[in-house]
Amino acid sequence: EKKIGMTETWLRKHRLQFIGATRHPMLKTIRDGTINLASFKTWLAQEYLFVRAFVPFVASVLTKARKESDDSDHDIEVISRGMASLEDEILWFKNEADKWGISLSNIVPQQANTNYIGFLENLRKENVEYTVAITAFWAIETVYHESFAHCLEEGSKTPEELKETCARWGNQGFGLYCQSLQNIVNRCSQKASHDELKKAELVLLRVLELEVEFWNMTYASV
Ligand code: HMH
Repeated sequence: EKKIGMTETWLRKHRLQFIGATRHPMLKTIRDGTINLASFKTWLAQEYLFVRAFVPFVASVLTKARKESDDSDHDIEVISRGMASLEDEILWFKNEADKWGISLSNIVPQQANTNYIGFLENLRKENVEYTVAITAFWAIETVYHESFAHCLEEGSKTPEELKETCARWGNQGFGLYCQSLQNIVNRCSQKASHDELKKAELVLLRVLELEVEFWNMTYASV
């Protein structure tokens, strides 16, 4: 019999918050095809700033893995894959921005984005344990995977020009990568102190809030 992991326990306990982040009304407008393109453009521009701040965060997780993981070869492999795909993502954003006629050079971060980026900066600090940082990383990637996979499910009316965006995070390969991150969190959790686990759970909850606020920000930009 397989023991359930800490991540599953957390997701059961915080089911409503998870649904709130992955089934936001903004995502519903993508799914039903009523999305306002001004919202989409705001999202794209703010995402570009977010992802650029996400790269040094992921690099810090990599450093923590090297120092603290009990299976660092494996973890470094998984996290590096994430780093590589972020590099690709930044190029993709530039292309996509061109396509939609958005200039990426003068974007001002909105408050929700500033808050999220500040949260990532705090997690980069040396006193933040690997378990806590990798939990945030897993949560951030998983919320996007779940959100966008849902937009591609049968019966969705996602506009053709947004399908590629949804597929970036909603594809099965990205899902497997999220699963690898989840396995790392579960493994780390087994050895973590009570205090660390508490911090990791709070970080997960904060990610879910920040994701909702990020969607609220784009939704309100109409
Ligand atoms: C706001 N959350 C946000 N942006 C992203 N690119 C991801 C999660 C996943 O990488």
